[in-house]
Amino acid sequence: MKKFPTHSKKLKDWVNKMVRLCQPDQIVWIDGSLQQKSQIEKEAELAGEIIRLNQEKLPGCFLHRTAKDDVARTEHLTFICTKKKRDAGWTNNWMSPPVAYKKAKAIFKGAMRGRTMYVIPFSMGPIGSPFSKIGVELTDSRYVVLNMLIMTRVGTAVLRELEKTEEFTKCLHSKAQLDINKRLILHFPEDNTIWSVGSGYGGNVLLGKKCLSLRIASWMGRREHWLAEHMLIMGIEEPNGHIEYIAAAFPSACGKTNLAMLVPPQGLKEKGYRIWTVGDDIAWMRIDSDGSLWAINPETGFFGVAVGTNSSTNPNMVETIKKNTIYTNVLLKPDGTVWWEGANGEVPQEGIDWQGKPWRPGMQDTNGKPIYGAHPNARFTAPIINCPSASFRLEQHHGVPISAIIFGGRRAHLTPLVYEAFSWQHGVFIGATMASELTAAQVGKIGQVRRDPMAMFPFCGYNMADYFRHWLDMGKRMTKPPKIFQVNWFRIDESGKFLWPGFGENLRVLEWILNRVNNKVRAWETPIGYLPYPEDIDLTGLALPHATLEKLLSIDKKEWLEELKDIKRFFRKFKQDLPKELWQEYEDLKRRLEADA
Ligand code: GTP
Ligand code: SPV
Ligand code: MN
Repeated sequence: MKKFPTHSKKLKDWVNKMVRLCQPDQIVWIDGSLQQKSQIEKEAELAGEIIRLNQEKLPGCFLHRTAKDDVARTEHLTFICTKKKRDAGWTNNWMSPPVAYKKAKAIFKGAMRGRTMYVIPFSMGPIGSPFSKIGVELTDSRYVVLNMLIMTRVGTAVLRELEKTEEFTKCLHSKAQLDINKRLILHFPEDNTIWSVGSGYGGNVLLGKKCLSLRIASWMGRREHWLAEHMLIMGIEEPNGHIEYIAAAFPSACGKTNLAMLVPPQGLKEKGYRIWTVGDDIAWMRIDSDGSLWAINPETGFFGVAVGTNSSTNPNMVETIKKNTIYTNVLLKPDGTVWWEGANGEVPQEGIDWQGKPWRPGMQDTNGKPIYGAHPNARFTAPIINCPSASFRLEQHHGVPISAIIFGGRRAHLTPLVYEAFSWQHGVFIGATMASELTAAQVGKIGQVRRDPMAMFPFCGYNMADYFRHWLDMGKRMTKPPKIFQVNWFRIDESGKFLWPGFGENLRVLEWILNRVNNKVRAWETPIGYLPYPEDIDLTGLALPHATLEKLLSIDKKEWLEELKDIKRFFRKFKQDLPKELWQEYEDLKRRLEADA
């Protein structure tokens, strides 16, 4: 028997069992040291898994390319495996646990022959915080190890914590053959287990992220009365020095990262606003003894969308990714730096594209479609502490108090720039009926509108009807619940252009939201919720025609009545499981719209 650096029998037994299944040549325990990290970087470089970038211009930075058909989460290969199908609900793919284990075992069997199995003990949330959860990921991918070192708290200190209760999520990953036909992302919430095989793409393989922190954690949160959400967390320092924190749920590639670290536009900066970034993707939220909701970001890094990131859209991110960053599927320039569509500076005249092929601007494929230098879902992995706006409360073990929850989707029409829910229950209805156009972050038809409740459609680890019930219950448990809002940065005009400039300018909308939270501004009561009066949004320094703002804040009742039909179709899919409160909200909205017509 090999000697393992832990006293936990449960952990040792499990690792041994998985070793027998996967048959690696050797086992390496990740201790979190810089020395071990640079050793693994060297090995990954030698094996051609990563390319060391220009260390003068990009110190500590690497490039990785995935397989061509392994560039985004594969939701159709992602399963919730519960004893009862009902507990996964219709929004999830379901497999019974024995069938799922059997199918996956056939692929895992001997998959690590000739490879090293890395054992990564990690903590989601500060090590030792009562709000944190521990996982151990076994993987044969050095890329996974290097990413986990950025995204989570990893190493020996986690093992010591694990040994106290021996409670941890068992996460098994193998690249196997990186074959899309032998790829499965399986969640066993009843066994606190995740098995992922056949992929090397972030959301499929960094198992602390979507798999643990959302799918498994949402299941845990329901039992333990807390919320695991696909939300950014940010602090907005007001001119008087007070910091208000908000959490916002937008679907994948709909602007969480950008909002979380926005730079105030000149007009608002002069007033004294400043932004503090707590998280850009995941929020774990609990009710504290003061009766309000407190949030932590369980991660320590960003896994952000590269395309479109530049000094005008996101200057803080441009700073963040200058060092100790792993770039995935971007263009490699001749000087050993990187580029993507919408990056700073001029378009390079040559380079190596994300598939490793020579690239020049204007190239087309055989169908006449443009060949991009970077994949549209190209990403970077970077430590939060690199970010100039990183909050000083990142290690605070019980997080930050949340004053407002914001839901937002990518809607070309219908949804106004911002509105406020009448109540918590109405806010849950707004979240439950969110919809958004699909993006490059998931394999599927880009642009198609789908319902994406609370931006959790692909991430809720149990029956979504029960999830809505849980949200309603959480509202009842709080004496000071946050106010709930909906925003939409993506409304377009007749020529297809965005009506709202977005990015840093979004702070103007957040200012109105905080003024509502603090009862500093009136609002216009409409059938869908409270809307701002145009003059209550501070546009100082922004050349936005008044008519455009009016358009952004307009409600088309005919469109809304059409929307209601789709909401009804959606709600009906939950059958008798849908909380009746949501049907009540539906009826109330319909009545208000019809009365107003
Ligand atoms: P995930 O990491 O997939 O969860 O995405 P995210 O929600 O963090 O999205 P992100 O901030 O990376 O933005 C995705 C895309 O939306 C980028 O191409 C941005 O340029 C674009 N985007 C972000 N904010 C805005 C905005 O306010 N207006 C417009 N028009 N586009 C935006
Ligand atoms: C998302 O798709 O919402 C992401 C990227 O944040 S991934 O980690 O791949 O899920
Ligand atoms: Mn995300």
